[in-house]
Amino acid sequence: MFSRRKFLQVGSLGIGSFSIAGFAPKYAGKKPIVLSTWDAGIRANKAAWNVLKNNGRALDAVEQGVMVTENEQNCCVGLGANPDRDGYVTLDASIMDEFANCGSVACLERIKHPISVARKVMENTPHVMLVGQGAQQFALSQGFTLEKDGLSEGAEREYKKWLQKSEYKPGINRENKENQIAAAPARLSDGSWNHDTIGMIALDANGNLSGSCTTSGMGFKMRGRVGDSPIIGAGLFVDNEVGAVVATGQGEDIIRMGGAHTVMEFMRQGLSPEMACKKAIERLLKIKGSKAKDIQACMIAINKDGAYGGYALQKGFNYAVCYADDKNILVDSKFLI
Ligand code: SD4
Repeated sequence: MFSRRKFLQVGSLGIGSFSIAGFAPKYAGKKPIVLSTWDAGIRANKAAWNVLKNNGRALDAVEQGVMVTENEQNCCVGLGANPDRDGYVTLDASIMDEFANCGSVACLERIKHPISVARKVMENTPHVMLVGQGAQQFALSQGFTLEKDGLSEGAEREYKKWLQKSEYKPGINRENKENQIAAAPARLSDGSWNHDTIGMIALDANGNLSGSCTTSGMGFKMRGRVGDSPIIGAGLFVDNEVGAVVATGQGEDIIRMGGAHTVMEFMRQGLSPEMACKKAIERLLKIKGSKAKDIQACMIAINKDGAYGGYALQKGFNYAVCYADDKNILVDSKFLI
C-alpha cells in the first residue's frame, strides 16, 4: 500500500505537487485557437480563423484552413507539388474530429483537395483509410473532379533537374524560406515564400478539438511511398479530453516513434504541449543517434485549455498561431540539436 508517510516524501520531492518544470495542473491558454505548420500556415490560419471566430466547428476550420494551401501553387502540397521519382504527383491527407472519428487518403492522384476526400472517408465509409486507385475511385463517386494529368510548370522544371542525378535525398527544412534547396523553389509564382506539408490543429469556442494534415510527401519519393501525414497516430492525433497534435518532417522517422500519439500521451500525463513535443523529439533523437543531423522532425500541439507549443529536432522550423483577428503570428520553434 502507498502509505501517507511515503506520499509526503514523494510530495516533498515535488513529484506529487506538480512543481517540476513542465508539469502544471493547468496552463493558461486561448480559445478559440488554431495552429499550423510552417510559414504558409499564416494564410491557412486566416481561413480557419473565419470559421472559429463565428463559433464554427474546429473540424470545419481545419478542413477549410488547409484547403487554402492545397489551392496554392507550391512544391509540397496539392496537385502543383513535386512528383514521385516516376513523375506522378501523389497526395496524402488525414483529418480527425472531437469524437475520435478519423479519415485519410494516401497516394491519391489527380484530385485537388485530398483533405476533403479524407473527410468523406471519415463521414461516408466504415473505414479510416483509402489508398491509391481505390481512394481516387471513391473521390469520384463523391463528386470530386478528376483533374488533368501532368505536372505544374514549377514541378516539371524541378523534376527535370532531379532526373539528372536521380538521387533521393530529402533536404531538411526545405519548407522554410531560409533553407531552400533545388527541389523546392524559394519563391512561388506570386512572389510569396514556398513551404511544405501543412498540418493544422484547432480548438473551437465550444472547447472541441480537431486536426488535419495534407502533403505530397517527400519530393521524388519511390512510387507508392506513404509518409506519416495520412497515418493516424503518427502524423496526426486528436483526443478531445487531452489535446491535438500534428507532425511535419521526415515521415519514416515520425512513424517509427508513433509521433503524434506519443506527444498526446505525454500531454495526458500532465506535460505542457511544448514539453510533450520536446519529450517525443528527444525519443526520436535517441533512436536516430548520429543520423539525426540528416533529418528534420517537428511537432506542434495544443491542449484542452488552449495552451500550445511546438518542438523540432533541428533549427529552422516555424509554426503559425492565430487566436484573434489581429493575432496571427509566426513562432520560431525551439529545437534540440
Ligand atoms: C512526409 N511528413 O510525407 C511528410 C513530409 C513533411 O516536411 O512534412 N515534410 O514524410
